[in-house]
Amino acid sequence: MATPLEKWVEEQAKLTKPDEIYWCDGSEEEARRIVEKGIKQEKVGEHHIFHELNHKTWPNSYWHRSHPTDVARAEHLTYVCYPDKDTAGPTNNWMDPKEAKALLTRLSDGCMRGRTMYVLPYMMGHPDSPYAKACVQLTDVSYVAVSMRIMTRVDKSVLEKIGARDDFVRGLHSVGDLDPDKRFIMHFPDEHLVWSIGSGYGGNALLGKKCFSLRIASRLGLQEGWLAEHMVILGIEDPRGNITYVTVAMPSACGKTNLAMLESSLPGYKVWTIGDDIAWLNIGSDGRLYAINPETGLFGVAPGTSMKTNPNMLRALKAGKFYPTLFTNTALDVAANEPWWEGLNDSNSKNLLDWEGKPWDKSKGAKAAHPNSRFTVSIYNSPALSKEFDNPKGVPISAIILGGRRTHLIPLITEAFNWQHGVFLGARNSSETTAAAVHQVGVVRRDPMAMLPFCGYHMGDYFRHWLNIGKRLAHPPKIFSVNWFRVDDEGEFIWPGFGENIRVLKWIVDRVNNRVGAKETPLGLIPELNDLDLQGLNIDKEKFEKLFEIKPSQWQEELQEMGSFLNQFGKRLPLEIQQEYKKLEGQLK
Ligand code: OXD
Ligand code: MN
Repeated sequence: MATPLEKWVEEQAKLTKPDEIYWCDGSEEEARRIVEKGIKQEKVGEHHIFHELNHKTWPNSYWHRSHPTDVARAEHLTYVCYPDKDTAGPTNNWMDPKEAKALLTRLSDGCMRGRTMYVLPYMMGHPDSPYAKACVQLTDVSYVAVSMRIMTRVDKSVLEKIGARDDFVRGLHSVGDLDPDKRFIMHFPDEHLVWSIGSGYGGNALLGKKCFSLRIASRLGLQEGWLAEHMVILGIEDPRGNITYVTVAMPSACGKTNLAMLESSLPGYKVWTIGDDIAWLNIGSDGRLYAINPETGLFGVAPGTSMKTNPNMLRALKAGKFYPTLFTNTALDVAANEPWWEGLNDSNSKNLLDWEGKPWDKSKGAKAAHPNSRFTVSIYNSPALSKEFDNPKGVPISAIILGGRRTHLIPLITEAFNWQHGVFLGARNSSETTAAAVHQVGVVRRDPMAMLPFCGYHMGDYFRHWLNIGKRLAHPPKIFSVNWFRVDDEGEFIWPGFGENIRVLKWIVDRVNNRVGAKETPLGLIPELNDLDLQGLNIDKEKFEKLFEIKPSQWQEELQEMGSFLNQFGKRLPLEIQQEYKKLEGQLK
């Protein structure tokens, strides 16, 4: 008799009508075969899916160009589907599940004709972890199949794990005809199902990532008592050899990957990477919060990544240990047959193809690499990978750091007074938008816990869930807010950022270990001048004060915007958050 999985695959094949169905085993040999097919046969529009790069300088690397209309997450086409709209809340697009399925069924009828349906069994999380989830994605694109091998644990043993069970996570993906008008990324949290059509871009197509591990997992977390968060996980080793584990939430393209792989500028300090995008946080039997990274790969923004800004990333990209490494929508240096992007090096190569495959003409002012061009590389290629990465239990978290990109108002670092105040810092988090999603770049948007595009249910309930988790923790992490992006009167960044961010992490480590005091302000606790290690930096007392300046007159507009954002959650906004808002408003009068 057919298992629920076999039955499900058969039903999807009946609808999508692929020429063949191929069950992936996750091996390297298989990935090489799929890449080969993408080089020689399969196409996106007019060009082949993969182009082999110079393996002497960039081992096991391939260049991929997506369809030019398909280069970022499509938040306006992303829906969560519950029978009632209220469960989705005011910050999500909502569709009734029946209506959504009728629409998707119509669009998916025959969408895989002439193509192969890849069946990908994979785990999010280490297979021995009690927090891991068994999943299966179907896709008709080799680029997606190979990317999933990098980003998740694709392995045929997952099929045994699923066996006759019906509770595996399902993902159905097809690029369809890439028509933006027929593009939808639909989530059915009650059925653990993601159905995505019309896009091959990572965040829309690698369904284990944002779709399952954040949108659906956040809903599962609410039901099961844990948190699925848009967070980096890292270990900070101090000169005593002690490692303090922290998580950091930041909106897309604010430097999470750089932070996760930071090369410390302070002697004796070292950062160990566990994750650069997603953290699943569970309460351990000792009353501490434990984090696992459900992914195994890094899907980072290429422009700006260099030996100067993120040397560990460059080393990972050139390691070539785990097959393969992909570059998507970067430029191509034709003579060297190497990937290229703005900020990579000072090469004055005239011979570039831009991300659309056209000869690049610098004088026209356009970027050669798309601002959201990406690399996809195994985390096992990272020289700074934590030895705890594969620990099924995860790592105990001492601090949660929340951040955004704000050129004004928000101090370099503030510590919350307590868990409730920390949840408020998260709720009022905001950032200037970037190219990671399709929208206007550079406008301030509220982005609570950096989860605005990823929280799969009503955000008022999400804040309540955070408050409840805090009550259940005997030893809650301290919560901090950071902002590397504050500018001076000339519009120049005051803080040097990148490797120097270790100085802020050091203060956090000192705080959680009760080694230093702090100064109270209306926004929270900030460092005393002498407690933030500024040695060797060009930051005097005046600049330091600028990094922490709070001018009540400048905060009035911010308070108003924050208030109207929070008000949209109506009765579901927890009283505690309202109280924190009132307190802040009172103090900034
Ligand atoms: C990502 C994103 O790709 O947040 O991680 O957009
Ligand atoms: Mn992200």
